[in-house]
Amino acid sequence: MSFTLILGNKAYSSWSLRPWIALKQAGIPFEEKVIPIYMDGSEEAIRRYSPAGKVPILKDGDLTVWDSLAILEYVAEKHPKLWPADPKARAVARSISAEMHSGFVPLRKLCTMNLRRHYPGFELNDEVRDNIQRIDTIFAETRAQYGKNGPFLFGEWTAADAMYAPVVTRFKTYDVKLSAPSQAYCETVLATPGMKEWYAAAEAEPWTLPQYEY
Ligand SMILES: N[C@@H](CCC(=O)N[C@@H](CS)C(=O)NCC(=O)O)C(=O)O
Repeated sequence: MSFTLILGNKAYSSWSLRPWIALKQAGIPFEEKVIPIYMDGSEEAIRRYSPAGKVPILKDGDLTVWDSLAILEYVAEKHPKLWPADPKARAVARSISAEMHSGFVPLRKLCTMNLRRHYPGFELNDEVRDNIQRIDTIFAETRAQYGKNGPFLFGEWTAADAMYAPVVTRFKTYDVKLSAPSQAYCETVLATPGMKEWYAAAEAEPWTLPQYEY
């Protein structure tokens, strides 16, 4: 039985990007269905797949898994390479993924994901700058300590890269300046075939949501 991902708009749905890019970059096959969010009928359409009423959702036969991090954990049970092999590196990967999942609210609120826009000179506030500083440190320290065997946070592509992929797009959209190692990491992620495919699909989408446009 193959996986099916139910996703929101590719231009805006940061949570949807995580499992999609995780599987795509890891070469794990899946089918997908996009449901445009925050429009007439969106809620009913999403609830047909999950009573939680949020995307992303993973279907695996009669199993439904909702929430981006839960999806990554479920897929990793069948594809363990989604997390680093070393237990200590794996614990760090899970820690930074959880930190992303439950944190950085000021950044997520002010700098909503929008792949079709570029806002040079966008005015940030102190809380957002603190979030950016912390993420910059995470990228630079993780790359330095665990990233010797490849270009990603833990060398090879892992779920941790997928968890941070939406924030990488935010840094591009809002023209955020990072330290050199973090900037290089972001450019690597943006240059992956998966990210290019997701950006192209976002560009081609017909829906525009005013609440995500500045
Ligand atoms: N914690 C959830 C959050 C999911 C979430 O908030 N998804 C948004 C789209 S990015 C959504 O489904 N919004 C539709 C709605 O609330 O009606 C996850 O990680 O999957």
